[in-house]
Amino acid sequence: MPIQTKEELRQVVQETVNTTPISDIHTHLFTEDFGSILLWGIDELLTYHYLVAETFRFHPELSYDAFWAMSKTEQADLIWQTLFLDHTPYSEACRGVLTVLNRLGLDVESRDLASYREYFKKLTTGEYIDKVFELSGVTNVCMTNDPFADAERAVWEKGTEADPRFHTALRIDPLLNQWETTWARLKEWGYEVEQELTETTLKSIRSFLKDWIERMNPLYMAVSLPPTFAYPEASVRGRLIDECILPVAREAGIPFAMMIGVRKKVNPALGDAGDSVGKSDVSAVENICAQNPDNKFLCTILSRDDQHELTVAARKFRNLHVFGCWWFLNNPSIIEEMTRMRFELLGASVTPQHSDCRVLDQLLYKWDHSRIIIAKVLYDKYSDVMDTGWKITREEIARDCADLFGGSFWKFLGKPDPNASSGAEKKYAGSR
Ligand code: RAT
Ligand code: ZN
Repeated sequence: MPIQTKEELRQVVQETVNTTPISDIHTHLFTEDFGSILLWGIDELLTYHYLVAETFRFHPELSYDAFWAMSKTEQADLIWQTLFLDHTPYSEACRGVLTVLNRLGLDVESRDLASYREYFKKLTTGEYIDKVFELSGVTNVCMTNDPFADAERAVWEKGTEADPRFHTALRIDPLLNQWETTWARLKEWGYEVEQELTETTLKSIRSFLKDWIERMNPLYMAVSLPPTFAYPEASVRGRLIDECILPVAREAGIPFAMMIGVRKKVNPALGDAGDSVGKSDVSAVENICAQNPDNKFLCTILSRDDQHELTVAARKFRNLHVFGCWWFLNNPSIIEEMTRMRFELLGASVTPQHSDCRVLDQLLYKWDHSRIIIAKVLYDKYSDVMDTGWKITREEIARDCADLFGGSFWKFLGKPDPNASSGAEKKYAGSR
């Protein structure tokens, strides 16, 4: 039975968006097996690097060294005092903390940091993972797995038990962005490489990638790239992409995910918060897609200025799948304009959002906040269609939402959607 009125449409869209299970295709979360590499709890939420950057703006007197010398609890205390008590916490990252507390049923009005800390002390990691997945409506996430991160590599080498809620992604930034130092690490790990890209070196790099693909079974291989990323390019990176990444990705049947536009360490004293953004050249994305039609590419781009061009590029190349409102774009005003434009140009053949969570609890706010916007934009689009006399059914809305919250991504990968097998919508606790 088609939807009859705009009021009914609004309700159905809202309900469907709120109950469609989510595959979150890019996060920095980990399974319980990774121990302290998986961040969760109030002090991790408060010391999220987005909030660290905001705090320094209000403390011209505070030296970076003094801040980094503080314990995590002291840093969290300072951030709470500065951003939540001395000012009103309406920045998106601050609001996120409040949404999390609220969704956990904690008393936001009390502003009682000590009681929030008490709440988390009583939980175990395993219990809390279950709780957050249940409350957030996210059923599975993709991790960011970096073999160059020592602590993480140690877990992989020891052997880790898979958790079906967590998929892997092989992240290779040091390989493509710092070959001048990375080659020595590969050598140390037993690969026959030298700095010069000889045939033997290239073959060994391919072996390195294949070994990690075998170990991790990743959904994709990913890299973050500077705004100057060009393709094709007669550079070390250009050769590594052409002679190692693309053939290995093709053989493994996985996409190469390009996250373009990061200017690393613009202010190194800020640590993770010290990276910035720059305008990129989207023709590099078009070229790589055009010249490698047998490869698949995922892409997200950091500058707001590049969004329209990237969306148009996706219309030209079906081996390109655009995803997410990345990092500095993950703010309601920008999510809304990007989502509108993408729906208008790409329909449901896009993954409008990923969470980029670094702290487990953030699944609760990043998705709540994005769902509100996606529902709003979807309502407008369906409403325009209804104005022509076209009728829409609940089932069609459910189908579209399933695509937007992961289905399109899984189809692009050519892999079964874990949420499709469960059949009907999954209801989950909590209210919005
Ligand atoms: O959004 C972030 O937290 C950034 O620091 C990065 O991790 C970024 O998302 C990335 O994956 O490089
Ligand atoms: Zn990320």
